[in-house]
Amino acid sequence: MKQTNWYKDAVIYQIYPRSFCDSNGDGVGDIPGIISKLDYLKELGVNCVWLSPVYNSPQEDNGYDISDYRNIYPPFGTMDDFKKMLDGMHERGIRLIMDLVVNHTSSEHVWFQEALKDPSSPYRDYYYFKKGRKNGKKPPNNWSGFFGKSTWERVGDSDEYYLHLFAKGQPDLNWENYRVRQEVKDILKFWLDLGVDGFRCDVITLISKKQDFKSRFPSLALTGKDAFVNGPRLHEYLHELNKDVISNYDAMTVGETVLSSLDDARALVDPKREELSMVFNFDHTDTDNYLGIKFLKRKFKVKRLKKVIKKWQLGLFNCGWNSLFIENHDQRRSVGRFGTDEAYREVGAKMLGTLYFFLQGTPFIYEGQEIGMTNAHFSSMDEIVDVESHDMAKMAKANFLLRPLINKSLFEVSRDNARTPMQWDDSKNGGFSSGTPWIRSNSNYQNINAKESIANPTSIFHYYQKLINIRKNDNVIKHGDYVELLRHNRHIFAYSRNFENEQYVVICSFSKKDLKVKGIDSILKGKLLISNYDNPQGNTFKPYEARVYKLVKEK
Ligand code: TEU
Repeated sequence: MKQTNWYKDAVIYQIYPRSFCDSNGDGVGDIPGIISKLDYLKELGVNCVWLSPVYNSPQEDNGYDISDYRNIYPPFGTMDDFKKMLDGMHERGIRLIMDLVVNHTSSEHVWFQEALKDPSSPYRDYYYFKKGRKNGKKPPNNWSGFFGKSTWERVGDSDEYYLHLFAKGQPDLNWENYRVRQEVKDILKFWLDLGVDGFRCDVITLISKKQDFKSRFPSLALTGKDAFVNGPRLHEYLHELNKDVISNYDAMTVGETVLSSLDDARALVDPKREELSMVFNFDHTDTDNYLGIKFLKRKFKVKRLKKVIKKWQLGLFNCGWNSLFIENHDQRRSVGRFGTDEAYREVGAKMLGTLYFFLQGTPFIYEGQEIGMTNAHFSSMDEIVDVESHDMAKMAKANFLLRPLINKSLFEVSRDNARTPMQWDDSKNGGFSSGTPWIRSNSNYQNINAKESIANPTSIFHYYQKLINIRKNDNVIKHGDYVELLRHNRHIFAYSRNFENEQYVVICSFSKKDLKVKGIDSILKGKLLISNYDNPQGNTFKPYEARVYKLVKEK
Protein backbone atom coordinates (compact mmCIF):
# COMPACT_ATOMS: atom_id res chain seq x y z
CA MET A 1 0.00 0.00 0.00
CA LYS A 2 1.30 3.45 -0.91
CA GLN A 3 2.12 5.53 2.15
CA THR A 4 0.94 9.10 1.54
CA ASN A 5 2.45 10.49 4.74
CA TRP A 6 -0.79 12.39 5.28
CA TYR A 7 0.18 13.00 8.90
CA LYS A 8 2.67 15.64 7.80
CA ASP A 9 -0.28 17.82 6.80
CA ALA A 10 -2.38 17.00 9.85
CA VAL A 11 -3.40 19.04 12.87
CA ILE A 12 -4.46 16.49 15.45
CA TYR A 13 -6.99 17.06 18.24
CA GLN A 14 -6.76 14.79 21.28
CA ILE A 15 -10.00 13.69 22.89
CA TYR A 16 -9.96 12.28 26.41
CA PRO A 17 -13.39 10.63 26.15
CA ARG A 18 -14.16 10.51 29.85
CA SER A 19 -14.00 14.29 30.08
CA PHE A 20 -15.22 15.45 26.67
CA CYS A 21 -19.00 15.33 26.46
CA ASP A 22 -21.57 13.26 28.35
CA SER A 23 -24.71 12.56 26.30
CA ASN A 24 -26.72 10.57 28.84
CA GLY A 25 -26.21 12.29 32.18
CA ASP A 26 -24.23 9.53 33.91
CA GLY A 27 -21.37 11.94 34.59
CA VAL A 28 -18.96 10.23 32.20
CA GLY A 29 -18.20 11.46 28.68
CA ASP A 30 -19.12 9.08 25.86
CA ILE A 31 -19.01 8.40 22.12
CA PRO A 32 -22.49 9.82 21.33
CA GLY A 33 -21.21 12.94 23.13
CA ILE A 34 -18.22 13.05 20.78
CA ILE A 35 -20.52 12.60 17.76
CA SER A 36 -22.51 15.63 18.88
CA LYS A 37 -19.32 17.74 18.79
CA LEU A 38 -17.92 16.73 15.41
CA ASP A 39 -19.13 19.96 13.82
CA TYR A 40 -17.24 21.84 16.53
CA LEU A 41 -14.02 20.05 15.54
CA LYS A 42 -14.72 20.77 11.89
CA GLU A 43 -15.21 24.44 12.71
CA LEU A 44 -11.93 24.54 14.59
CA GLY A 45 -10.32 23.13 11.45
CA VAL A 46 -8.47 20.05 12.71
CA ASN A 47 -8.23 17.12 10.30
CA CYS A 48 -7.42 14.24 12.63
CA VAL A 49 -8.43 13.07 16.09
CA TRP A 50 -6.39 11.05 18.57
CA LEU A 51 -8.86 9.26 20.77
CA SER A 52 -7.59 8.21 24.20
CA PRO A 53 -8.66 4.62 25.02
CA VAL A 54 -12.33 3.71 24.60
CA TYR A 55 -11.87 -0.06 24.92
CA ASN A 56 -13.45 -2.09 27.67
CA SER A 57 -11.57 -1.53 30.89
CA PRO A 58 -12.00 -1.49 34.66
CA GLN A 59 -10.74 2.12 34.43
CA GLU A 60 -8.09 1.90 37.13
CA ASP A 61 -6.03 4.19 34.88
CA ASN A 62 -8.99 5.66 32.95
CA GLY A 63 -8.80 3.15 30.12
CA TYR A 64 -5.03 2.74 29.86
CA ASP A 65 -5.77 -0.63 31.44
CA ILE A 66 -7.57 -2.60 28.72
CA SER A 67 -9.55 -5.76 29.46
CA ASP A 68 -10.94 -6.28 25.95
CA TYR A 69 -9.26 -4.79 22.89
CA ARG A 70 -12.19 -5.43 20.56
CA ASN A 71 -15.05 -3.91 22.49
CA ILE A 72 -16.05 -0.49 23.77
CA TYR A 73 -16.29 0.34 27.49
CA PRO A 74 -20.11 0.24 27.92
CA PRO A 75 -20.47 3.65 29.64
CA PHE A 76 -18.73 5.12 26.56
CA GLY A 77 -21.15 3.42 24.13
CA THR A 78 -21.25 0.51 21.70
CA MET A 79 -19.37 -0.67 18.66
CA ASP A 80 -22.19 0.78 16.55
CA ASP A 81 -21.67 4.16 18.19
CA PHE A 82 -17.98 3.84 17.42
CA LYS A 83 -18.64 3.13 13.73
CA LYS A 84 -21.05 6.04 13.56
CA MET A 85 -18.42 8.31 15.07
CA LEU A 86 -15.75 7.10 12.64
CA ASP A 87 -18.05 7.66 9.67
CA GLY A 88 -19.00 11.08 11.00
CA MET A 89 -15.33 12.01 11.22
CA HIS A 90 -14.46 10.71 7.78
CA GLU A 91 -17.45 12.53 6.25
CA ARG A 92 -15.99 15.74 7.65
CA GLY A 93 -12.48 15.06 6.39
CA ILE A 94 -11.24 14.17 9.86
CA ARG A 95 -9.10 11.07 10.32
CA LEU A 96 -9.01 8.99 13.49
CA ILE A 97 -6.07 7.50 15.33
CA MET A 98 -6.66 5.16 18.25
CA ASP A 99 -4.66 4.83 21.43
CA LEU A 100 -2.80 1.53 21.32
CA VAL A 101 -1.93 0.37 24.83
CA VAL A 102 0.03 -2.86 24.42
CA ASN A 103 2.92 -2.59 26.83
CA HIS A 104 0.45 -3.91 29.39
CA THR A 105 -3.14 -5.09 29.66
CA SER A 106 -5.56 -4.77 32.51
CA SER A 107 -5.28 -7.44 35.20
CA GLU A 108 -8.91 -8.16 34.31
CA HIS A 109 -8.02 -9.15 30.75
CA VAL A 110 -8.91 -12.79 30.13
CA TRP A 111 -5.24 -13.59 29.30
CA PHE A 112 -4.14 -12.43 32.73
CA GLN A 113 -7.06 -14.10 34.46
CA GLU A 114 -6.17 -17.40 32.78
CA ALA A 115 -2.51 -16.92 33.69
CA LEU A 116 -3.44 -16.38 37.34
CA LYS A 117 -5.82 -19.33 37.49
CA ASP A 118 -3.40 -21.86 36.10
CA PRO A 119 0.39 -21.47 36.26
CA SER A 120 0.75 -24.07 33.51
CA SER A 121 -1.59 -22.20 31.14
CA PRO A 122 0.03 -20.87 27.94
CA TYR A 123 -1.16 -17.44 29.05
CA ARG A 124 1.30 -17.48 31.96
CA ASP A 125 4.02 -16.72 29.44
CA TYR A 126 2.06 -13.74 28.07
CA TYR A 127 3.27 -11.87 31.16
CA TYR A 128 6.32 -11.78 33.42
CA PHE A 129 5.88 -14.01 36.44
CA LYS A 130 9.06 -14.39 38.51
CA LYS A 131 10.00 -15.95 41.83
CA GLY A 132 10.52 -13.51 44.66
CA ARG A 133 13.69 -13.30 46.73
CA LYS A 134 13.86 -14.72 50.28
CA ASN A 135 11.35 -17.50 49.56
CA GLY A 136 8.96 -15.04 48.06
CA LYS A 137 9.03 -12.55 50.92
CA LYS A 138 10.77 -9.93 48.77
CA PRO A 139 10.04 -8.97 45.15
CA PRO A 140 12.30 -10.49 42.45
CA ASN A 141 14.34 -7.28 42.24
CA ASN A 142 14.38 -3.62 43.32
CA TRP A 143 12.90 -2.02 40.18
CA SER A 144 10.56 0.89 40.77
CA GLY A 145 7.82 1.89 38.35
CA PHE A 146 6.31 5.00 36.80
CA PHE A 147 3.83 5.53 39.59
CA GLY A 148 6.56 5.44 42.19
CA LYS A 149 6.23 2.02 43.77
CA SER A 150 7.81 -1.43 43.22
CA THR A 151 7.17 -2.89 39.77
CA TRP A 152 6.21 -6.23 41.33
CA GLU A 153 2.97 -7.50 42.80
CA ARG A 154 2.87 -10.77 44.70
CA VAL A 155 0.45 -13.41 43.45
CA GLY A 156 -1.66 -14.28 46.51
CA ASP A 157 0.64 -15.89 49.07
CA SER A 158 2.65 -17.80 46.48
CA ASP A 159 6.36 -17.09 46.03
CA GLU A 160 5.72 -15.58 42.59
CA TYR A 161 5.28 -11.96 41.55
CA TYR A 162 4.19 -10.35 38.30
CA LEU A 163 5.75 -7.32 36.65
CA HIS A 164 3.84 -4.04 36.26
CA LEU A 165 5.65 -0.83 35.32
CA PHE A 166 2.50 1.20 36.05
CA ALA A 167 -0.42 0.50 38.44
CA LYS A 168 -0.78 -2.99 39.82
CA GLY A 169 -3.85 -3.49 37.62
CA GLN A 170 -1.59 -3.04 34.54
CA PRO A 171 0.56 -6.19 34.19
CA ASP A 172 3.29 -5.92 31.52
CA LEU A 173 3.02 -8.14 28.46
CA ASN A 174 5.93 -10.39 27.59
CA TRP A 175 6.83 -9.40 24.04
CA GLU A 176 9.56 -12.06 23.92
CA ASN A 177 6.67 -14.47 23.39
CA TYR A 178 5.87 -14.49 19.66
CA ARG A 179 2.23 -15.29 20.48
CA VAL A 180 1.90 -11.94 22.25
CA ARG A 181 3.23 -10.19 19.18
CA GLN A 182 0.78 -12.12 17.01
CA GLU A 183 -2.10 -11.06 19.29
CA VAL A 184 -1.01 -7.42 19.01
CA LYS A 185 -0.84 -7.64 15.24
CA ASP A 186 -4.35 -9.11 15.15
CA ILE A 187 -5.61 -6.20 17.26
CA LEU A 188 -3.99 -3.70 14.90
CA LYS A 189 -5.56 -5.43 11.90
CA PHE A 190 -8.97 -5.46 13.56
CA TRP A 191 -9.05 -1.68 13.99
CA LEU A 192 -7.38 -0.83 10.68
CA ASP A 193 -9.90 -3.03 8.85
CA LEU A 194 -12.67 -1.08 10.58
CA GLY A 195 -11.22 2.01 8.94
CA VAL A 196 -9.13 3.78 11.59
CA ASP A 197 -6.16 5.73 10.27
CA GLY A 198 -3.42 4.92 12.73
CA PHE A 199 -2.32 4.64 16.32
CA ARG A 200 -0.78 6.62 19.12
CA CYS A 201 1.38 3.94 20.72
CA ASP A 202 1.35 4.21 24.49
CA VAL A 203 4.75 3.86 26.23
CA ILE A 204 5.97 1.95 23.20
CA THR A 205 9.64 2.25 24.22
CA LEU A 206 9.00 -0.02 27.20
CA ILE A 207 7.88 -3.15 25.35
CA SER A 208 11.27 -4.88 25.27
CA LYS A 209 12.94 -5.74 28.57
CA LYS A 210 16.43 -6.96 29.36
CA GLN A 211 15.94 -10.52 30.47
CA ASP A 212 18.34 -10.66 33.44
CA PHE A 213 15.77 -9.27 35.91
CA LYS A 214 18.55 -8.34 38.32
CA SER A 215 18.44 -5.53 40.85
CA ARG A 216 20.02 -2.26 39.81
CA PHE A 217 21.78 0.53 41.67
CA PRO A 218 18.91 2.38 43.40
CA SER A 219 17.93 5.80 42.04
CA LEU A 220 15.43 8.46 43.06
CA ALA A 221 12.96 7.37 40.38
CA LEU A 222 12.66 4.42 38.00
CA THR A 223 15.30 2.15 39.49
CA GLY A 224 16.08 -0.42 36.79
CA LYS A 225 15.11 1.77 33.87
CA ASP A 226 18.11 0.62 31.83
CA ALA A 227 16.42 -2.80 31.82
CA PHE A 228 12.99 -1.67 30.71
CA VAL A 229 13.36 1.54 28.67
CA ASN A 230 14.53 1.20 25.02
CA GLY A 231 15.17 -2.48 25.56
CA PRO A 232 17.32 -4.65 23.29
CA ARG A 233 14.57 -5.87 20.94
CA LEU A 234 12.51 -2.66 20.67
CA HIS A 235 13.46 -1.85 17.08
CA GLU A 236 12.99 -5.43 15.97
CA TYR A 237 9.44 -5.56 17.41
CA LEU A 238 8.41 -2.25 15.89
CA HIS A 239 9.75 -3.23 12.51
CA GLU A 240 7.81 -6.49 12.74
CA LEU A 241 4.52 -4.63 13.45
CA ASN A 242 5.22 -2.22 10.64
CA LYS A 243 6.19 -4.86 8.08
CA ASP A 244 3.44 -7.33 8.90
CA VAL A 245 0.55 -4.91 9.45
CA ILE A 246 0.95 -1.13 9.33
CA SER A 247 2.63 -0.97 5.91
CA ASN A 248 -0.39 -2.71 4.36
CA TYR A 249 -2.49 0.37 5.10
CA ASP A 250 -2.05 4.12 4.61
CA ALA A 251 -1.76 4.44 8.37
CA MET A 252 0.43 6.44 10.70
CA THR A 253 1.91 5.66 14.08
CA VAL A 254 3.10 8.09 16.71
CA GLY A 255 5.06 6.58 19.55
CA GLU A 256 4.92 7.87 23.08
CA THR A 257 8.62 7.50 23.58
CA VAL A 258 9.24 8.25 27.21
CA LEU A 259 12.90 8.78 28.07
CA SER A 260 14.14 8.53 24.50
CA SER A 261 17.16 10.48 23.40
CA LEU A 262 17.41 12.22 20.04
CA ASP A 263 19.49 9.33 18.70
CA ASP A 264 16.88 6.81 19.81
CA ALA A 265 14.18 8.91 18.15
CA ARG A 266 16.15 9.23 14.92
CA ALA A 267 16.31 5.48 14.63
CA LEU A 268 12.62 5.04 15.51
CA VAL A 269 11.40 7.41 12.77
CA ASP A 270 14.03 6.84 10.09
CA PRO A 271 11.78 5.97 7.10
CA LYS A 272 14.29 3.41 5.86
CA ARG A 273 13.99 1.38 9.05
CA GLU A 274 10.16 1.17 8.82
CA GLU A 275 9.29 1.48 12.49
CA LEU A 276 7.21 4.54 13.52
CA SER A 277 5.99 7.64 11.66
CA MET A 278 6.68 10.05 14.52
CA VAL A 279 7.51 10.15 18.21
CA PHE A 280 6.51 12.35 21.11
CA ASN A 281 9.54 13.66 22.92
CA PHE A 282 9.08 15.19 26.35
CA ASP A 283 12.19 17.33 26.70
CA HIS A 284 10.22 20.59 26.69
CA THR A 285 7.90 19.33 29.44
CA ASP A 286 10.99 18.85 31.59
CA THR A 287 12.08 22.48 31.29
CA ASP A 288 10.36 23.26 34.59
CA ASN A 289 11.53 20.31 36.68
CA TYR A 290 14.74 18.70 37.90
CA LEU A 291 15.97 15.34 36.55
CA GLY A 292 12.86 14.83 34.43
CA ILE A 293 10.84 14.23 37.60
CA LYS A 294 7.75 16.41 37.44
CA PHE A 295 7.32 16.51 41.23
CA LEU A 296 10.68 18.20 41.53
CA LYS A 297 9.46 21.56 40.25
CA ARG A 298 11.95 24.14 39.06
CA LYS A 299 11.60 27.69 37.84
CA PHE A 300 11.05 27.79 34.07
CA LYS A 301 13.73 29.45 31.95
CA VAL A 302 13.29 30.47 28.32
CA LYS A 303 16.85 29.46 27.52
CA ARG A 304 16.16 25.84 28.46
CA LEU A 305 13.14 25.78 26.15
CA LYS A 306 15.16 27.34 23.32
CA LYS A 307 17.78 24.68 23.72
CA VAL A 308 15.48 21.66 23.51
CA ILE A 309 13.35 23.05 20.68
CA LYS A 310 16.47 23.75 18.64
CA LYS A 311 17.86 20.32 19.42
CA TRP A 312 14.74 18.52 18.09
CA GLN A 313 14.06 20.86 15.17
CA LEU A 314 17.60 20.49 13.84
CA GLY A 315 17.94 16.90 14.99
CA LEU A 316 15.08 15.50 12.91
CA PHE A 317 15.38 17.91 9.97
CA ASN A 318 15.42 15.94 6.72
CA CYS A 319 15.68 12.62 8.55
CA GLY A 320 12.46 12.33 10.54
CA TRP A 321 9.41 14.28 11.62
CA ASN A 322 8.53 15.93 14.94
CA SER A 323 5.25 15.82 16.79
CA LEU A 324 4.49 19.14 18.47
CA PHE A 325 2.46 19.57 21.64
CA ILE A 326 2.22 21.63 24.80
CA GLU A 327 -0.60 19.73 26.53
CA ASN A 328 -1.99 16.24 26.84
CA HIS A 329 -3.94 14.19 29.37
CA ASP A 330 -0.78 13.56 31.45
CA GLN A 331 0.38 17.16 31.67
CA ARG A 332 -1.01 20.06 33.57
CA ARG A 333 -2.58 22.83 31.49
CA SER A 334 -0.27 25.19 29.65
CA VAL A 335 -2.10 28.33 30.83
CA GLY A 336 0.22 29.64 33.54
CA ARG A 337 2.91 27.15 32.55
CA PHE A 338 6.10 27.51 30.44
CA GLY A 339 6.80 30.97 31.77
CA THR A 340 3.28 32.33 31.30
CA ASP A 341 0.96 33.66 33.98
CA GLU A 342 -2.71 32.73 34.43
CA ALA A 343 -3.49 36.43 34.93
CA TYR A 344 -2.51 36.91 31.26
CA ARG A 345 -4.44 33.85 30.10
CA GLU A 346 -5.52 34.96 26.64
CA VAL A 347 -2.32 36.50 25.36
CA GLY A 348 -0.22 33.82 27.04
CA ALA A 349 -2.20 30.96 25.47
CA LYS A 350 -2.03 32.59 22.04
CA MET A 351 1.70 33.20 22.40
CA LEU A 352 2.45 29.56 23.26
CA GLY A 353 0.19 28.45 20.41
CA THR A 354 2.13 30.65 17.98
CA LEU A 355 5.47 29.41 19.26
CA TYR A 356 4.80 25.74 18.55
CA PHE A 357 2.53 25.98 15.50
CA PHE A 358 5.29 27.43 13.30
CA LEU A 359 7.74 24.63 14.06
CA GLN A 360 8.34 21.72 11.72
CA GLY A 361 6.22 18.71 12.61
CA THR A 362 2.62 17.79 13.29
CA PRO A 363 0.85 19.85 15.95
CA PHE A 364 -1.47 18.29 18.49
CA ILE A 365 -4.13 20.22 20.43
CA TYR A 366 -5.48 18.73 23.63
CA GLU A 367 -9.22 19.19 24.28
CA GLY A 368 -9.86 22.51 25.98
CA GLN A 369 -6.46 23.95 25.07
CA GLU A 370 -8.13 25.76 22.17
CA ILE A 371 -10.32 27.71 24.59
CA GLY A 372 -7.58 28.31 27.14
CA MET A 373 -8.84 26.00 29.88
CA THR A 374 -6.87 26.37 33.09
CA ASN A 375 -5.52 24.14 35.83
CA ALA A 376 -7.99 22.98 38.45
CA HIS A 377 -6.30 24.42 41.57
CA PHE A 378 -7.06 21.37 43.69
CA SER A 379 -6.89 21.73 47.45
CA SER A 380 -7.60 18.21 48.67
CA MET A 381 -6.77 14.64 47.65
CA ASP A 382 -10.52 13.94 47.80
CA GLU A 383 -10.95 15.99 44.63
CA ILE A 384 -8.38 13.89 42.77
CA VAL A 385 -9.15 10.60 41.05
CA ASP A 386 -5.91 9.85 39.19
CA VAL A 387 -4.16 6.63 40.22
CA GLU A 388 -0.73 8.18 39.65
CA SER A 389 -1.45 11.07 42.05
CA HIS A 390 -2.78 8.68 44.71
CA ASP A 391 0.18 6.32 44.33
CA MET A 392 2.51 9.29 44.67
CA ALA A 393 0.66 10.52 47.77
CA LYS A 394 1.07 7.06 49.30
CA MET A 395 4.75 7.08 48.49
CA ALA A 396 5.09 10.49 50.10
CA LYS A 397 3.50 9.17 53.26
CA ALA A 398 5.92 6.25 53.37
CA ASN A 399 9.10 8.16 52.54
CA PHE A 400 10.04 11.04 54.78
CA LEU A 401 12.76 12.24 52.41
CA LEU A 402 10.43 12.59 49.45
CA ARG A 403 7.41 13.69 51.47
CA PRO A 404 7.98 17.46 51.43
CA LEU A 405 8.91 17.47 47.74
CA ILE A 406 5.92 15.49 46.58
CA ASN A 407 3.38 17.12 48.85
CA LYS A 408 4.49 20.55 47.77
CA SER A 409 3.83 19.96 44.08
CA LEU A 410 1.20 17.22 43.97
CA PHE A 411 -1.89 19.40 43.47
CA GLU A 412 -0.10 21.55 40.95
CA VAL A 413 1.28 18.75 38.78
CA SER A 414 -1.48 16.17 39.17
CA ARG A 415 -2.61 14.81 35.82
CA ASP A 416 -6.20 15.52 36.84
CA ASN A 417 -5.56 19.20 36.13
CA ALA A 418 -5.99 18.33 32.46
CA ARG A 419 -8.87 15.95 33.02
CA THR A 420 -11.58 18.25 34.39
CA PRO A 421 -14.64 18.27 32.13
CA MET A 422 -14.52 20.13 28.83
CA GLN A 423 -16.22 23.50 29.25
CA TRP A 424 -18.84 23.87 26.54
CA ASP A 425 -21.04 26.69 27.86
CA ASP A 426 -21.97 28.54 31.04
CA SER A 427 -24.69 26.11 32.16
CA LYS A 428 -24.28 23.62 35.04
CA ASN A 429 -20.94 21.70 34.85
CA GLY A 430 -20.00 23.82 31.86
CA GLY A 431 -22.52 21.91 29.76
CA PHE A 432 -20.43 18.73 30.01
CA SER A 433 -23.08 16.66 31.79
CA SER A 434 -26.56 17.06 33.21
CA GLY A 435 -25.57 14.65 36.00
CA THR A 436 -22.70 14.71 38.47
CA PRO A 437 -19.35 14.65 36.64
CA TRP A 438 -16.90 11.90 37.61
CA ILE A 439 -14.44 14.64 38.51
CA ARG A 440 -15.35 18.15 39.53
CA SER A 441 -15.63 20.82 36.87
CA ASN A 442 -13.30 23.78 36.94
CA SER A 443 -15.16 26.59 38.68
CA ASN A 444 -14.36 29.09 35.93
CA TYR A 445 -16.65 27.54 33.28
CA GLN A 446 -18.98 30.54 33.38
CA ASN A 447 -16.28 32.70 31.82
CA ILE A 448 -14.19 30.14 29.99
CA ASN A 449 -16.20 27.96 27.63
CA ALA A 450 -16.52 27.01 23.97
CA LYS A 451 -19.78 28.90 23.41
CA GLU A 452 -18.25 32.17 24.55
CA SER A 453 -15.07 31.47 22.56
CA ILE A 454 -16.98 30.89 19.33
CA ALA A 455 -19.05 34.05 19.84
CA ASN A 456 -16.00 36.20 20.57
CA PRO A 457 -14.00 36.90 17.38
CA THR A 458 -10.81 37.65 19.29
CA SER A 459 -10.89 34.49 21.41
CA ILE A 460 -8.18 31.88 21.75
CA PHE A 461 -10.43 29.54 19.72
CA HIS A 462 -10.43 31.88 16.73
CA TYR A 463 -6.70 32.39 17.10
CA TYR A 464 -6.15 28.63 16.87
CA GLN A 465 -8.49 28.53 13.88
CA LYS A 466 -6.20 31.06 12.21
CA LEU A 467 -3.05 29.14 13.12
CA ILE A 468 -4.54 25.95 11.69
CA ASN A 469 -5.52 27.77 8.53
CA ILE A 470 -2.09 29.27 8.01
CA ARG A 471 -0.51 25.82 8.18
CA LYS A 472 -2.70 24.43 5.43
CA ASN A 473 -0.54 23.78 2.36
CA ASP A 474 2.18 26.05 3.69
CA ASN A 475 5.57 25.06 2.31
CA VAL A 476 7.64 27.21 4.64
CA ILE A 477 6.16 25.61 7.76
CA LYS A 478 6.27 22.16 6.25
CA HIS A 479 9.69 22.19 4.60
CA GLY A 480 11.60 25.22 5.85
CA ASP A 481 14.74 24.97 7.96
CA TYR A 482 14.95 26.26 11.53
CA VAL A 483 17.27 29.06 12.55
CA GLU A 484 17.44 30.29 16.11
CA LEU A 485 17.43 34.10 16.50
CA LEU A 486 18.21 36.42 19.42
CA ARG A 487 19.78 33.47 21.19
CA HIS A 488 21.03 35.40 24.20
CA ASN A 489 17.81 37.28 24.90
CA ARG A 490 16.41 35.90 28.16
CA HIS A 491 12.81 37.00 27.52
CA ILE A 492 12.36 36.61 23.80
CA PHE A 493 12.06 33.31 21.94
CA ALA A 494 12.65 33.99 18.26
CA TYR A 495 13.33 31.81 15.26
CA SER A 496 13.03 31.84 11.52
CA ARG A 497 11.85 29.22 9.06
CA ASN A 498 13.33 29.44 5.60
CA PHE A 499 12.21 27.82 2.39
CA GLU A 500 13.32 28.85 -1.09
CA ASN A 501 13.02 32.64 -1.13
CA GLU A 502 10.52 32.90 1.72
CA GLN A 503 11.19 33.40 5.37
CA TYR A 504 8.91 33.40 8.42
CA VAL A 505 10.17 35.04 11.58
CA VAL A 506 8.46 34.14 14.84
CA ILE A 507 9.04 36.45 17.81
CA CYS A 508 7.50 35.61 21.19
CA SER A 509 7.86 37.55 24.40
CA PHE A 510 7.91 35.71 27.71
CA SER A 511 7.91 38.94 29.68
CA LYS A 512 5.07 40.42 31.71
CA LYS A 513 6.42 43.89 30.97
CA ASP A 514 6.68 45.94 27.80
CA LEU A 515 9.97 45.04 26.20
CA LYS A 516 12.10 46.80 23.58
CA VAL A 517 13.62 44.22 21.27
CA LYS A 518 16.85 45.22 19.58
CA GLY A 519 18.13 43.94 16.28
CA ILE A 520 14.82 43.30 14.52
CA ASP A 521 14.39 46.43 12.41
CA SER A 522 14.73 44.66 9.08
CA ILE A 523 12.25 42.00 10.19
CA LEU A 524 9.64 44.61 11.08
CA LYS A 525 9.54 45.55 7.40
CA GLY A 526 8.00 42.16 6.57
CA LYS A 527 4.30 41.36 6.30
CA LEU A 528 2.66 40.54 9.62
CA LEU A 529 1.10 37.07 9.28
CA ILE A 530 -0.42 36.80 12.74
CA SER A 531 -0.16 38.48 16.12
CA ASN A 532 -1.91 38.23 19.47
CA TYR A 533 -2.26 42.02 19.82
CA ASP A 534 -4.18 44.36 17.54
CA ASN A 535 -1.66 47.06 16.79
CA PRO A 536 1.92 45.92 17.19
CA GLN A 537 4.13 48.83 18.23
CA GLY A 538 7.39 48.66 16.30
CA ASN A 539 10.08 47.02 18.35
CA THR A 540 8.18 47.30 21.63
CA PHE A 541 6.61 44.00 22.66
CA LYS A 542 3.67 43.98 25.06
CA PRO A 543 3.33 41.28 27.76
CA TYR A 544 3.49 37.83 26.12
CA GLU A 545 3.21 39.36 22.68
CA ALA A 546 3.75 37.06 19.71
CA ARG A 547 4.22 38.10 16.09
CA VAL A 548 5.05 36.27 12.92
CA TYR A 549 6.46 38.15 9.93
CA LYS A 550 6.79 36.93 6.39
CA LEU A 551 9.75 38.16 4.38
CA VAL A 552 10.47 37.50 0.75
CA LYS A 553 14.09 37.55 -0.27
CA GLU A 554 15.13 39.01 -3.62
CA LYS A 555 16.14 36.22 -5.96
O1 TEU B 1 1.94 7.57 29.93
C1 TEU B 1 3.24 7.13 30.19
C2 TEU B 1 3.98 7.92 31.12
O2 TEU B 1 5.18 7.90 31.05
C3 TEU B 1 3.23 8.70 32.10
O3 TEU B 1 2.76 7.85 33.06
C4 TEU B 1 4.09 9.69 32.68
O4 TEU B 1 5.17 9.07 33.32
C5 TEU B 1 3.35 10.46 33.69
O5 TEU B 1 2.03 10.60 33.32
C6 TEU B 1 3.95 11.80 33.80
O6 TEU B 1 3.25 12.43 34.76
C7 TEU B 1 1.07 6.74 29.27
C8 TEU B 1 -0.31 7.35 29.26
O7 TEU B 1 -0.27 8.55 28.54
C9 TEU B 1 -0.76 7.52 30.68
O8 TEU B 1 -1.99 8.17 30.76
C10 TEU B 1 -0.85 6.14 31.30
O9 TEU B 1 -1.14 6.26 32.67
C11 TEU B 1 0.44 5.35 31.14
O10 TEU B 1 1.00 5.45 29.84
C12 TEU B 1 0.20 3.89 31.39
O11 TEU B 1 -0.53 3.34 30.34
